[in-house]
Amino acid sequence: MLSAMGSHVASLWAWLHLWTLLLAAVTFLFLADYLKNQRPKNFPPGPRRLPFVGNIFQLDMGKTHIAIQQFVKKYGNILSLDLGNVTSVVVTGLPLIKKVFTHMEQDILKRPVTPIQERISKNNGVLFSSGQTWKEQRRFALMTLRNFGLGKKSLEQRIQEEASHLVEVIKEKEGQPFNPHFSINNAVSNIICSITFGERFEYQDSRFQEMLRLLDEAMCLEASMMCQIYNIFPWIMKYLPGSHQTVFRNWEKLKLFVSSMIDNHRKDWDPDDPRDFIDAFLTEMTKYPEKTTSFNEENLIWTTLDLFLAGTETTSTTLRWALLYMALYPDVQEKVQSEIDRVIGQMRQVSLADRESMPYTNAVIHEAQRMGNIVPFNVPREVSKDTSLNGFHLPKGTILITNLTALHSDPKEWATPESFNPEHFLENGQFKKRESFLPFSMGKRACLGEQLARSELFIFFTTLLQNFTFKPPINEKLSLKFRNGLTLTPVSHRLCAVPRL
Ligand code: HEM
Ligand SMILES: *[C@@H]1O[C@H](CO)[C@@H](O)[C@H](O)[C@H]1NC(C)=O
Ligand SMILES: CC(=O)N[C@H]1CO[C@H](CO)[C@@H](O)[C@@H]1O
Repeated sequence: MLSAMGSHVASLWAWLHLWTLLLAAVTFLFLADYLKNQRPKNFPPGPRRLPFVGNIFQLDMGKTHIAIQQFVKKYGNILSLDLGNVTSVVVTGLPLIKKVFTHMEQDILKRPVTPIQERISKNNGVLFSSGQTWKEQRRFALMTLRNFGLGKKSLEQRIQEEASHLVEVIKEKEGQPFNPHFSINNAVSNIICSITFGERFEYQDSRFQEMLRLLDEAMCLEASMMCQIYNIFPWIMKYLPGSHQTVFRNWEKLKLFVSSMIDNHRKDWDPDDPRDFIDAFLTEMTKYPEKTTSFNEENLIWTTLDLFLAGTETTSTTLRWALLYMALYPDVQEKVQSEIDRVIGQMRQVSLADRESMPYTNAVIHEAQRMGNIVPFNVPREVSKDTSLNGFHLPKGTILITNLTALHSDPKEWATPESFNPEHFLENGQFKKRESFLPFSMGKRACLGEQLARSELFIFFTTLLQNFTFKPPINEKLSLKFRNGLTLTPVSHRLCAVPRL
């Protein structure tokens, strides 16, 4: 009897004990979370954060744009937001953004490493790396891009040839509705592929089309809620199924693809006659056998992959926006075509030199970039040492986001911010540059493919409009809705490309 009671008491004790422990643990976690996220003095103001997840549910996941607009009204042009357990500061408006990329530049050259990125590429490559690796890889990528761009077969000619291939496959549709997504993607990608891999891929090449699909899917899913949650609780999410696992799998497959290209290069590599980026990198690797630099196997794979991804998705998405706007604004399209007929005609190919004499077409491409606004919050930077901005203290480790959406739709800068209007880039019939147009960002870490992208956009867009008139399919309504991902892309749609002759 007594012993029975004794064991009851003991189990009651054990039970209570367990609860106390659990309670203590939870209290501790909340306290730790609270202490860790104490704002330092003079930190930019911002909305209250939730424990663990910060402001993640208040942030834009496609719908809550408006909620955050009120944040700017309430807290001003420098406001703080917590994305999960990392503190970030969002900067709005041209004067401040310029200040950030000039006066503060030296202290914000780093990229933040999210747990997702850490798992995918670590500190390799050029897009998400920092420090010595970034410096070396960026310098080398720029130099090599220049060498192969202005090399044997000029880059311009390569883009012209690719534009002709694209015209051919679109002609096959005979004006019937089709989804232009992956043929445009393939055409654009072939330009960077000819620099990195030394070859282009046929639009029917199913292996390459699969790579483009994996890339598109990975970029889209990286903005998903599962991936955001992975960034907060990587040690749990690692074991759970979800879209983050698809992202990891896709990157593994993309890496394998690049590795196999590299293996092929090694077979017939001639250090005295580099054919492309991979060859040039292999040569660079032999110069530093002691491994004192970042020219190693991992960076060979990642810098190549970074150029491939940054050079594919962005430019082709911009082109898709531009064609969509043409289908929706037939009067604008007509004006572009009459400029093409006047300056180039139907008989010869579009060349870069034509851009000078085609202010309207140039303005339309810029306006498509402004409205498309495909990298809405720029690519984030990290503050690398304690610093201050307009009197606010920004401690080391803060993530800095520049709001390009706000810049590209600022009513103080644009006559009709919400509507497609090429006049934004025209003055007395001449092309006018605009300071508050920063789709490629600015400063030492700005887009390194800007020149390439601008050449591609001009030649592809102008050649397509030389050959076709783009129209919405009969009985289908085209939408300007976008799909959220690492870039903002138009939702899946079909167009009719009616031949002009
Ligand atoms: C319309 C097309 C494009 C847009 C809108 C665009 C936009 C951007 C933006 C906003 C950044 C971040 C800059 C920053 O952190 O301040 C960036 C970086 C980068 N872009 Fe582009 N880009 C485009 C095309 C290209 C192309 C064709 C290439 C191919 C070479 C490319 C390669 C890169 C690379 C390698 C970086 C990383 C630079 C670094 O971190 O140092 N981009 N781009
Ligand atoms: C960025 O600017 C846009 C346009 O003003 C606004 O709607 C959005 O809420 C801003 N986002 C952030 C995070 O500040
Ligand atoms: C009407 C037509 O075919 N126009 C042009 C289409 O594009 C090629 C170049 O890719 C030009 O040579 C044609 O003149």
